[in-house]
Amino acid sequence: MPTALYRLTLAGILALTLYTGAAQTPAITEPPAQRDQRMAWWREARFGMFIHWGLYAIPAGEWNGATNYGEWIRHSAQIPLETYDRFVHQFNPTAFNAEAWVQMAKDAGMKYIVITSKHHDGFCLWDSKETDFDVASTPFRRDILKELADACRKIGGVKLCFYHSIMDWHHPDYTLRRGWETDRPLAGADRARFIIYLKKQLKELVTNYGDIGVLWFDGEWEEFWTHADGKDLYNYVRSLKPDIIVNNRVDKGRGGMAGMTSSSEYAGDFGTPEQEIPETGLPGVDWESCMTMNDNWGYNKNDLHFKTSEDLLRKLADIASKGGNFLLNIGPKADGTFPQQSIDRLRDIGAWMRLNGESIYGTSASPFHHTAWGRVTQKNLGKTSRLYFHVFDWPKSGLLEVHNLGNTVTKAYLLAGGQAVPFRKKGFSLSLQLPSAAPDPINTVIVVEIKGAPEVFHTPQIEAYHTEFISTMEVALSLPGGQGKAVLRYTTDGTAPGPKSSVYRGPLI
Ligand code: FHN
Repeated sequence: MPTALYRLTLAGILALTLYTGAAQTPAITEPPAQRDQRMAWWREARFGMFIHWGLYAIPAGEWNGATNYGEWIRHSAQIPLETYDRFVHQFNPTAFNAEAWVQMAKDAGMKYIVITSKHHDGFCLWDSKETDFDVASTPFRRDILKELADACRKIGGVKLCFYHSIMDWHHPDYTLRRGWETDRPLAGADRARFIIYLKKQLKELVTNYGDIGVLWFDGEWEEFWTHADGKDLYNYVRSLKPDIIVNNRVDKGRGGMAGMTSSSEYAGDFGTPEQEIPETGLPGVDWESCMTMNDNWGYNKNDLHFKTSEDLLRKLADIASKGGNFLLNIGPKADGTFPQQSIDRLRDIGAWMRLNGESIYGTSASPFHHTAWGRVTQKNLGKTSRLYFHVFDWPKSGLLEVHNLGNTVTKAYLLAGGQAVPFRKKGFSLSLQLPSAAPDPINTVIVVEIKGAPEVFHTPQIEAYHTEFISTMEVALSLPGGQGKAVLRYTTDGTAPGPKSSVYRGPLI
């Protein structure tokens, strides 16, 4: 029997519209419009500064000759509590200048700061009424979080947020001990009392330091913490400050370092991928990738493995092109200054953001599934939209081509400087005539203004289980990224499909 190979001709006639997936439903019910209003500043911000600072900056990653520690040093180097507590008497960051920190964040284009009010070691960077294991007990004495709050208010444009660890290696009522800890008996430990302590401290943080934007919880993964605790704590902090935003590490729904919430029954307003960027965006889902500049969150004087400014800038564009926020970390030194390598990178990023910030702030995910030359972000302006083409790889031909774009293009220009970019639109294909050399070799942004919301057409994929068949074969059609409201039409006689061709309703023989 001769084998016959039938050629299936398909053209996806498809108007892909962005749909809103299930937002991460908080523990408490909230009308979508109210949630959108609460999340608005954070979605607009897109870019923030993470700060991991505390007693661990004193050993600076070094202990008993080993040099690869970070903020986990008490655990990783198995430092007994009374030894670690001695750092309290050494903490004296006399070079700390809150206004300089806030100004550096602002100059880098960052719209919020998330600083460790308390990391896993339990040390508090503010003057807490609930414990003496805090900055008031150090030679420095000053309330660091208060000075940062005052600086944010004075400088403006940067919201103060707190990272707060649920896991606590210091408080006796945290009813878990590190396996190696033999010097800290559990006798008398009272779990309920710890949760009261946790809530009292959070009340101090949320009510005494001004307009706090986000509570960034962490350390939720140990069995000490339960889903019921997570929902309760989410509701508690929202009751203290209804417009506060809370990450998904308040509860137990985070899926590991990929960071997304596994199901809407878990509390938390945004997903928290850590040291990674999701493969694609997730329409309608709020998420933020947090990353270190080198390999440590806390200061490690020997860790010189810093990401380049180019890498960080392209990560910023990649994350924004998938609809996420970028939380980039600084690990300040024990004297209160930022490492010079971090200052240098903040300066480079700020220079780019001053010219191109519009292509990041308030943008949403690319309407294209993949653009080999770079990334795309978009902004809907009502009757028109702006597509921001972040060009990493400048075409040698000087011609940048984009296919499958259904919209009328009204204008194209370089975002930095506004120089017009000649273009030609033929059918769904757009050709941009670029300058011979990339104005910014790291990421040159071209603005393409279009009528209406983006309409991007995708060629469906034909999935067949065999490449050869005798009499019949089943074939399925699919669209990259899902079919949504798409209508697929096809022909099987080799002619080009058109608006009157058969509508695809499922696998066909
Ligand atoms: O254990 C922490 C770690 O020290 C750091 O704070 C990161 C930053 O998100 N979070 C945890 C590790 O996933």
